[in-house]
Amino acid sequence: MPNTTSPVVGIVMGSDSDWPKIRAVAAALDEFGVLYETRMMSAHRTPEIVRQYATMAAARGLKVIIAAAGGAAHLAGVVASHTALPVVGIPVPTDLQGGLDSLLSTVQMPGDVPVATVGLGSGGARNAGLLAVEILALSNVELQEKLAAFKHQLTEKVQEKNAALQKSIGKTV
Ligand code: RP5
Repeated sequence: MPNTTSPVVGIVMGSDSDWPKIRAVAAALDEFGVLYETRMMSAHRTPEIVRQYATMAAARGLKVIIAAAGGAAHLAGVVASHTALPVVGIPVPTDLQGGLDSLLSTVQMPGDVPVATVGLGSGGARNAGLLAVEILALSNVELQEKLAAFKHQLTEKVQEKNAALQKSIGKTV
């Protein structure tokens, strides 16, 4: 992140098989110059490593944890149970109805243990990164300015596409 030299976002994933499906999260953080670390750990296969990581995260300087898992996707919830940092959950697509299992097991947390769950697919992974940026921007003016510019660019892009669409269908904007 601007003005930091160590990671402020931790990206954890349940398996190396998750990475190709969620790498858009890292791209989003890169766009804003936010420093992050990536770790593979599993709520089921390495529960003690998950506990230690989540317990120490705030003391190590992390501000947000993004957790991705598929299937019986308990990683984000278990991480959230061990830290008061904001946790963003990415449900990883699976063969079961596109990842409905991942989505429900990530989003359906009991009260008292929030996980901010994004959607399935690369759009969801990108949104996880952007949500982390927005959280960090609450206390970082440089990120606030970058987000304002980002929103402005979104408007311009849509207006350009709208103009092209109107032209292609023979109407004026
Ligand atoms: C989950 O099980 C992982 O997050 C992954 O999405 C899924 C399958 O893992 P592998 O068997 O490919 O390692 O814990």
